[in-house]
Amino acid sequence: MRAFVLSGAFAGAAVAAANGPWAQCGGNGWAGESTCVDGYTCTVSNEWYSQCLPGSAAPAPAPEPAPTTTLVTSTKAATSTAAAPTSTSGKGKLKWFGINQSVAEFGEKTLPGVWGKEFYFPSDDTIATLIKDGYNAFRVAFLMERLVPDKMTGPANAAYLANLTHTVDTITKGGAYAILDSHNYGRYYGNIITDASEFKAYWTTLATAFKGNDKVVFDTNNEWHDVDQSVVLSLNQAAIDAIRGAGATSQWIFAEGNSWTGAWHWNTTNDNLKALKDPQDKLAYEMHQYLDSDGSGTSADCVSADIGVQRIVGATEWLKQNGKKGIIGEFAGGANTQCQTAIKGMLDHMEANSDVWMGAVWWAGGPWWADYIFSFEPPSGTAYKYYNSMLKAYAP
Ligand SMILES: *[C@@H]1O[C@H](CO)[C@@H](O)[C@H](O)[C@H]1NC(C)=O
Ligand SMILES: *[C@@H]1O[C@H](CO)[C@@H](O)[C@H](O)[C@H]1NC(C)=O
Ligand SMILES: CC(=O)N[C@H]1CO[C@H](CO)[C@@H](O)[C@@H]1O
Repeated sequence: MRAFVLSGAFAGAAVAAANGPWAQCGGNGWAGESTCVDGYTCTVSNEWYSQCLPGSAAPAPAPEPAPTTTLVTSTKAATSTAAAPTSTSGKGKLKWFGINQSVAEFGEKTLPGVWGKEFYFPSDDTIATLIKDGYNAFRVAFLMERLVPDKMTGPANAAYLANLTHTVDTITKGGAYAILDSHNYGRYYGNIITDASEFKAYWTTLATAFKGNDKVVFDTNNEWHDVDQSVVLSLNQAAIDAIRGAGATSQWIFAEGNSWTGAWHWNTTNDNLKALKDPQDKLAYEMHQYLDSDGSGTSADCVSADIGVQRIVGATEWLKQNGKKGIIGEFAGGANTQCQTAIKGMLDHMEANSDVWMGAVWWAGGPWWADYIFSFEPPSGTAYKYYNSMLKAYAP
């Protein structure tokens, strides 16, 4: 039986060979080959996932050569229509700077959906390319219903968790941060989540799987909207309590707010969230900000050349007044000079206020974005081509 299964799994291959670089080699329910090719060692990530990593402890990839030289001379900068930034003096001001990775949450109308049809996972090559470009933060979107399918208090789906863990490990072994984004808008199977103890159970499951990885960041939920403001507060607190209670004490937590977590109205809409308490004091408020007229990120046009700063100054003040930290977890603009100026203005403002702003993450990369106006998928995504030379100057 075992031989039959193996010959099926390796149909077409001459031998049932050891796993190649980065392949899965173990984890609960894993029936495949457990050895790795020469130079790689099967290394446990968590109980669901072991992976073939270089040597016995995977080193981070070699650092990129001096960024100023790259910016001025790279052919990417030359082919891009975006002007190279004039200085990189901001280097290191932001702790996190990177790209959302969006595809595992696709097909949300079809649950659980089929891998390769409704949803997929980010590309390892893309992550490697973007890390080489200097980015150090990847917000990985996925769905709660796929990770914990039956009820929020139930166990994780091993296959989806293994695939998510693979993406997370690819990011963090490369030296970058993986922001775990339950892309659910405060809903589970379309129903607004209200029960803090159920939400806490979900978070205990998720945090337990990743508590051993310091470079994971826990993002409470993507873009709450039309949820009672007191529920947004209590569920965020439940997530924080669950994460710390699970033993994940070293990681950062990003709390999102109501009304799609917009920075432009944060100081009025989400003022009550200043009451959140994290015993580890590693909490940042994750806001999103798009620069089109309705702030939805559906148009390639930006309202004005200084709309970026205009839309976040109120949040900057709020963070300062309340002694809090913030991150822009989604931002984007079209490939045009007005948006480019507006985005540069916003990021420069964040660097100038890096006592409260800790980072920013572009929306979005992912292998299924095709010709999307904001696609940051190398090598040919619209925004990657236009914005990479400018954005990477903000990477730490
Ligand atoms: C996980 O990824 C593998 C390919 O690596 C795929 O065959 C499988 O269907 C995926 N499962 C889920 C639930 O994502
Ligand atoms: C909120 O921020 C805006 C700027 O975006 C500012 O005009 C307004 O006075 C602030 N409101 C409060 C309550 O701080
Ligand atoms: C695919 C996806 O989740 N897109 C979201 C990106 O962010 C905007 C605005 O914050 C949301 O409205 C989209 O749904």
